[in-house]
Amino acid sequence: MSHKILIANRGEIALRALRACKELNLKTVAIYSTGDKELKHLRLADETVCVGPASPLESYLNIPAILSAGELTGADAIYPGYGFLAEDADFAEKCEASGFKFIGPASSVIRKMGDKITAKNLAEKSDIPTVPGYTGVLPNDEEELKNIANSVGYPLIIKASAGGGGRGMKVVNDETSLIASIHLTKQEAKNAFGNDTLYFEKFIQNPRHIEIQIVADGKGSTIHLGTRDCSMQRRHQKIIEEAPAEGLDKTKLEKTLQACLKLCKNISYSGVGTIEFLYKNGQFYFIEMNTRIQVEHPVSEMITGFDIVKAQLKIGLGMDLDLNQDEIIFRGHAIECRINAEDPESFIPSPGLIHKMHPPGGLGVRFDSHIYSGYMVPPHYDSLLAKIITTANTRESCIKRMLSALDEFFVEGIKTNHSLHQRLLNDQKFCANEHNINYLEEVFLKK
Ligand code: MV4
Repeated sequence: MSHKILIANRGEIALRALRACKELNLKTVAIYSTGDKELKHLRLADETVCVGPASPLESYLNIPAILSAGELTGADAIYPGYGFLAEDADFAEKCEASGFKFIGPASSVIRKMGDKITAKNLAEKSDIPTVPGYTGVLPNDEEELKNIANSVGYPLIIKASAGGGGRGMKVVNDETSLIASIHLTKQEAKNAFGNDTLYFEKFIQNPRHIEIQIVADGKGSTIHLGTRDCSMQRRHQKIIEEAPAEGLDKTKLEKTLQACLKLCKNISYSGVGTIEFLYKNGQFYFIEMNTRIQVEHPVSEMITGFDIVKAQLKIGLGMDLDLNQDEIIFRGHAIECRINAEDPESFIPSPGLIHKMHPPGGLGVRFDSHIYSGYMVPPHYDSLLAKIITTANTRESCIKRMLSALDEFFVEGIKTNHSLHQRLLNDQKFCANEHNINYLEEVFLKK
């Protein structure tokens, strides 16, 4: 029996998914918007369906149009990728209700993890270390609020339970701005998410951002693919990621990995997922769980040889995977540089015609990208053009290999952040692995 997968995404991840489908002999349906007719994966898909105009709301976020495309083509399953509808519990529910398999965890699990207080409580129940704070119902009384804040301690961070990924947060340094900050965050949360539930956490200053990749087959087997360090970021957009995260406390790491597997078992997780942490002074602090494939998944693939997207498809379709932690062998180091169509200094997006481009290659170089000479980068979407991933025995040799790959790579016609990567890979703090989530914005870019 041959399955047909509708790929509900665009760009590099749609191409990545299409390649995995081909390896599994799955038929593919590629959807696209009128602004995306030149996408590379459309030429490789078995069928293509235009789901609407270039505006994301009318195409890649248009649930009825996507479900119609699935019905029209007789697709069995929908692959969401990242962004767009990937963590929309209502979409997952509607896929199932319309008779499509949603390639991801159950909609109820997506919903739970989308609520950050629920997610944090679930993490704690599985012995995952969390940030000290307050997740109870907040009183209206100002004195009571101040008492709760005092018990958490300053500086603290107010977070919206419906937020995540950097949206709906405010740092409070002392009591003088507490009440105003609560009101402001509440209003912002109500406007952005239609849910004004807040919680408090102690604010962790200058931590690293570490995440753990898990894979659960939905039949009781759960494995991890180790850690990634995603600390090099600007405005919650990661720029460089690597695997494994180096220099972590071994004992704490082993405990945290086991607790992550426990969480997956406790919630009967099915699919791939990422558990995100802040890491400071040898301590892990859970912040959230992502129930989707992530942009940076290739670095985990490169150090394990495990195909995460293929696993997602097999799990989602109910195929046997035989996950076994013993068979995951970690080898070497991998780094990913995200090449964006943007000015390397102002970060202003730079869509337009790529009149010429040349991908990097050679031993230990992977190039995940949908771009080609003659491709017109549309202005309507995320500026990610390509991911260059290098793999080598050590972090140091991996950085060298990346510098060499960057030297080979060129794009003509539009601006990219290529030169920012070259500067970062030569940076003393980055090379010494001494950066943190604030380094790029607060130190490097201010030099
Ligand atoms: C924090 C924090 C410091 N202390 N929580 C931002 C995104 C969301 N996932 C959680 N975030 C943060 N939560 C406490 N208690 C700092 C951040 C944060 C951050 C985290 C990961 C990666 C980049 C970040 C950039 C700014 C702030």
